[in-house]
Amino acid sequence: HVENELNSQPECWTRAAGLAAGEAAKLPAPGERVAIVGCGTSWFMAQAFAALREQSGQGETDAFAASEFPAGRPYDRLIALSRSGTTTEVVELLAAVKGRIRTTAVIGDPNTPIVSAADDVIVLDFADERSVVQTRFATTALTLLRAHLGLHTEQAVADARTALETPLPEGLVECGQFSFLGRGWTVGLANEAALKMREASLSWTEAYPAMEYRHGPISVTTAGTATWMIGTAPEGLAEQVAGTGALWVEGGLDPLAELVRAQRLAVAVAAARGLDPDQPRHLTRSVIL
Ligand code: F1P
Repeated sequence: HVENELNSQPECWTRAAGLAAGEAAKLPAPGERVAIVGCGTSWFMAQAFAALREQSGQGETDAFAASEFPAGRPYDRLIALSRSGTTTEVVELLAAVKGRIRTTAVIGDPNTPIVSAADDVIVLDFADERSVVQTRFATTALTLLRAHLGLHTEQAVADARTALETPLPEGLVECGQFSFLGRGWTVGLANEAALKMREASLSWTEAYPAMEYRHGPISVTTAGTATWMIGTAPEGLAEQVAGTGALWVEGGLDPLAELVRAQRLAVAVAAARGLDPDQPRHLTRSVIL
């Protein structure tokens, strides 16, 4: 499933961007103090949104893993991302803040417990998925939120098509270890790229804010490892990493389209290692306690 689902991202993103105006009343207005939560992939998309909203000057925005939400902290709105709508930490958090913080759930399946737990619900059923490993639901939800901030998404759609059509850089699939780097909103995307590699291909992967990579992680970088910058690298970093013998990857596409390339890498590495990317070890489609 995952390969078909990741291939449909350009169409899903276009549809989500078209929904933004109609769903605006369920999403924060400029100036609101916002928390955004999720688990796994959904948490990483939350990180990306929080950085994007702050960067666009629309108000204080904090991202949390749903299990780590600081109880009692005042927010005007809490956005919960959950493809399944059943993830325990998310459903319990919405119930805990009910009546105190206005909540919006962005979900893939409308017939789930989260619907009664949240004040407002946005259903992206056209981007729901059958696979355990999330690809298009997460990026489609982020595209809706990007469009809500007034950011253009057409280039991302065009770049996602390029990402799906262009061969992966030579030598990448053969690497034994992968590090993804980001800056600002792309730190969340780097985290998500690393999670895809873990889930779909059982690879050893890490993710860091780009400048942090120089503060220790670079010590284990060597030939046979790949370091992939999602977005624009800080000056000098590419040369420093290349000096270790590692493969340096930095595409010029929209960062969300770079994530699509990383999803493709996860599937390609799984295939090269004889693994089924639809059967991640010890993981279920929705984690319920
Ligand atoms: C969250 C999540 C996914 C992960 C796997 C298990 O799901 O942790 O990120 O890839 O599918 O569930 P959800 O709350 O977004 O449904």
